[in-house]
Amino acid sequence: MRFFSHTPTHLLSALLTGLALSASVKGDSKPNVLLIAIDDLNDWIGCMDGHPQAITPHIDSLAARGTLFTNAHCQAPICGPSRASLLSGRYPHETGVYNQPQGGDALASDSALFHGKLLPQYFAEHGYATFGVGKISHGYDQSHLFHEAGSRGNSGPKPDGPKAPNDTRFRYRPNYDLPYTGTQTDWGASPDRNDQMPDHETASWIIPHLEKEHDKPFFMAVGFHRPHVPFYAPQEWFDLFPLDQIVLPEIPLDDLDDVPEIGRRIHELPRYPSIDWLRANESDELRRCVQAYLACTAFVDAQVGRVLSALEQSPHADNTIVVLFSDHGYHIGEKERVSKQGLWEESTRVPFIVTAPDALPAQVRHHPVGLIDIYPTLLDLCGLPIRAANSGSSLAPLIENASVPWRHSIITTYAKGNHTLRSDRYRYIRYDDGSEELYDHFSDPHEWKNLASNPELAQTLARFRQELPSVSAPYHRIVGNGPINAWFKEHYEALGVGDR
Ligand SMILES: [Ca+2]
Ligand SMILES: [Ca+2]
Repeated sequence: MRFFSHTPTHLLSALLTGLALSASVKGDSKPNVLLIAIDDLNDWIGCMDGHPQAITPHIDSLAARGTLFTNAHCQAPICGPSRASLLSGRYPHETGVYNQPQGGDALASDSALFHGKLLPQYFAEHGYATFGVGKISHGYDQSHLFHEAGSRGNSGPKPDGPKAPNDTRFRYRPNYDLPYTGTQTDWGASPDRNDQMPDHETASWIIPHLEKEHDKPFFMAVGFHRPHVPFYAPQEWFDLFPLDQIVLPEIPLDDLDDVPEIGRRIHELPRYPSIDWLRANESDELRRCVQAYLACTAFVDAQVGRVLSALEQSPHADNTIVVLFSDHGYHIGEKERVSKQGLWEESTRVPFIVTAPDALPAQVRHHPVGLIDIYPTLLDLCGLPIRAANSGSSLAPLIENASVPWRHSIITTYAKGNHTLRSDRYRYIRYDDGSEELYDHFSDPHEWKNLASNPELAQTLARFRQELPSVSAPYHRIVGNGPINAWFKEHYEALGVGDR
């Protein structure tokens, strides 16, 4: 199956640019797949220019070899539902998986929701050998997803013993102004060595599988935990970002003044540190937080580099599709929060890179795409049968031709009935109570000025309203034991919107 072979024009241009198409696919064998998932990575990577000090040479190098989607968005701004969506090919409003699932086997428990096999299982069904290690799903048992599964890993070892109150290397138990402590928000230089980090073990597990010959085409999924909290990484990564040189994000003092009440309330839980703390823009605390996120990102980039280097030196280098993505973004102070779980750009926008053996290198696409597109894209690129249940679209035509007709906007959903739609120019948000936000990225890339009440944009608003889903699936078993779900039940009901 040769993805680009039906396009003589593109084939010609590829040959003219010196792309070695003949080296890409061996005979009729199907291409392999290497899926690299990163947890909570926003656009603070070199090729996306989200922070001027980001150091991510390996991810940048991957982008230079493939197609970088600069306007890519998660379908849910939190781990579990985002991963359930991309692995099932279904939107959260179709499945009702809006928050962290409660565990169990996703297919056995929820096959009706997901309409059949999850992504790796579909590949297994069509002749692939499947391997998975690290964080791939969240809330569901992932051991059944692959023929061979390594450890899911975790956030890594915690620093030994309590630190002295004046030890500023770590920030234990920040000044929450809300009683939420479910995710430890801490940062600092720990552990001592890279090989003490579970992400290092994750890379080490997959590398020998990449290096050896396989009887079948393979589907390998590698999931890294960093830069998910706690922001721990060895000292060498912090040394790359001297504290006194850290560039802080801009945080206008009045940014939330034009956000609807429900917008502020639905987001109020996960912002973790106190508003006063965040507003002290020059404080060492925020500076250390930014430093630690950059350090963790540089660390995880190095682990990505180890995996990609193994692939490049393997027999599979020219016959493997690589997809790298983050499950959602992250605010580091913007909109008064250090967290995910928002419907704004920092929460929804993700790094998303696809390299295909026959595609041109160093391509950039600004079209609105989503992680929902991963499943149909990989089936298309590998020549597997189309799966009717997939709600996303194959990116293959868009990789091939930037002028192909494309969707107007991509949707992200946080809790039932709260949606945001992102087009090439605008972000539209509609909450469950009907409140709206509208931002023009051409003039306002930070989403500071809500234009939803601007009469000149009535037609723009009308178009977005038409693109909202007409129905939303009921909540699916979201009230689990975790603190986030408990909070959800208590506080979201208190908002008086939606039903359960
Ligand atoms: Ca995540
Ligand atoms: Ca604002």
